[in-house]
Amino acid sequence: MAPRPTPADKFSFGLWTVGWQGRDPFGHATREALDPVESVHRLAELGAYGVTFHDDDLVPFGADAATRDAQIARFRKALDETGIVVPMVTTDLFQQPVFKDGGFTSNDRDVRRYALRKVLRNIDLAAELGARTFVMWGGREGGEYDVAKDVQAALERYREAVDLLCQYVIDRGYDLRFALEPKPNEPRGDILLPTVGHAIAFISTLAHPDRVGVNPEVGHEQMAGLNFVHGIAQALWQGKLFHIDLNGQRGIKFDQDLVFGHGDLLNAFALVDLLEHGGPGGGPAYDGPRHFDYKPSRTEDLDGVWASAAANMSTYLLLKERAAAFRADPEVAEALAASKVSELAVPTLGDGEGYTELLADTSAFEEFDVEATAARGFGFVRLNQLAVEHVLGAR
Ligand SMILES: [Mn+2]
Repeated sequence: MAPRPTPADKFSFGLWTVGWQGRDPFGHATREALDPVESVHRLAELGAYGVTFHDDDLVPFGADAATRDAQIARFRKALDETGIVVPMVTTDLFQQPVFKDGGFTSNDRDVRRYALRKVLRNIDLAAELGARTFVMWGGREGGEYDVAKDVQAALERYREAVDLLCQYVIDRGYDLRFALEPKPNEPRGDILLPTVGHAIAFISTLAHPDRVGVNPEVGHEQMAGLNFVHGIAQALWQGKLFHIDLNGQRGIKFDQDLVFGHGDLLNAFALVDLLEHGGPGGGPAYDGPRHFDYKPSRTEDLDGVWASAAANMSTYLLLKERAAAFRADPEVAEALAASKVSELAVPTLGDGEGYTELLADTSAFEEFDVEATAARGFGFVRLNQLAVEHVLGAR
């Protein structure tokens, strides 16, 4: 039996996820549009605690002020009725034709100024709704032709934009942090800040680096053939995991946005184990929203949409149970010790030791038994098989 989610699990969904109508580059929509108000109610019934949205998911692009105010008021009423919160808001600088060459990094300066104005307005709304994280996915920030984009200038403009937005949030006194969402490609041939590592390196150049972290998405890293768990571990290690997008992806291909766990299940298990038990004291390493950024497959009808939304949460909770069982298993503890997993936490140098002491330590080199050590196996396969058996419910 799959466990039932509750708001304490902190599951959140983008309005654009369940609201996706199945339109893709090769086919028309297969489902009707969902009213955001209905999505809030349905997600609350399923046990979610939060909803997120791009500005244009909630209020149609170009709507007049009266329409905008009315739509926000309806949405707020649904939040009040259900207790659903808005932990994160994000910006849409990719759908409208004006952003075809990007928002913050368009070659056209007027587009860049317009993009900043659009985002500043969206930040006011995010703060008004109590969001703590503002995600920026630069899906159109990039290009197809190397000669058509000065990448160094584009990064300079990207930095200029993020610095301005940080200054605005600081001056307004908003309790809001930014999270950059990396993706290697799609819709652009190549997107700027393509991986978690690129984004973290970029953040170190900002005027307010403490205000900016990352929002990694499972499928986005896996599209580049990268190990998502490694990316998340580095983001945690650098204090940069401000938000997370959970979904599923099967290898290096287009962005599938499958249900969480419906791609690389073992990597999803290791991810949940890391998020839930990877902290310094063996507790949660991440306490933010468990946010699903998936798309209900185009083959599904509306019943299938809600079933897939529930599937994300039950898969997460099942993996959380399996990870707890894995951690509690004495045989796993023994295998972890045999594999010296915790020995990696021991500093390579002793207390107060420097290279002088290391050079004087004959046991480290002159007397070190290279052959005997090289001959010893680490037992990683046995350890991984124990994980597989726990995932499969055989233990
Ligand atoms: Mn995606």
